[in-house]
Amino acid sequence: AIHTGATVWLTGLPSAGKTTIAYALAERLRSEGHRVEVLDGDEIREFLSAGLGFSREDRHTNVQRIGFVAELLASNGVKVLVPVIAPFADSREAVRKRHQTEGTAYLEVHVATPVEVCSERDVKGLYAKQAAGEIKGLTGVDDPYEAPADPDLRIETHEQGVLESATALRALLSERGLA
Ligand code: GGZ
Repeated sequence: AIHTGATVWLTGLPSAGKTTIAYALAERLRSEGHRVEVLDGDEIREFLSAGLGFSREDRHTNVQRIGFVAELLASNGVKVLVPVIAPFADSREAVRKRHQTEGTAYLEVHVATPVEVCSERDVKGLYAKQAAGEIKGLTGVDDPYEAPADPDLRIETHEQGVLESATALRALLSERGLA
């Protein structure tokens, strides 16, 4: 339904393709008349999470803040797409629980690009910086990434293109009666 809100969290490694897929889906949903918001990790970190770093605690706080805002929007009929790493299973579970408590739809999507492919793409040059010793604590390299055990959808971006991935996500929303 056009006014059914939902949060779709796209979790995965840096350069996995989370943001690209989210914006492709956003465009498609908007063209169909849905209200859509994308809560992008690096944008959020400039405003809502300004001052937070990449320790386990800060990442958890970041994810809880984003989850809180996502739920507010989703409970008001917005399709909220969240391309944010969210490396820790317990942080993601807390966000899921909050949605459950409020009776708001929540879907977890694992953008499951292998780290070798991500570091090859290296959109922001983070893997190169880590390799050069300029940064430490890069998710999937020298910082943990706890892959979802049972996501609503797993997207293998090394096997399909952005549009195919967005189409798979669009189909999932239909299946669940959300769009
Ligand atoms: C992971 C990092 C790191 C480290 C900076 N580890 O693609 P980007 O580069 O510009 O946006 C990414 C953003 C990740 O923030 P999230 O809010 O998605 O992460 S989390 O859920 O863990 O809070 C990435 C950049 O920050 N970045 N250093 N060490 N990503």
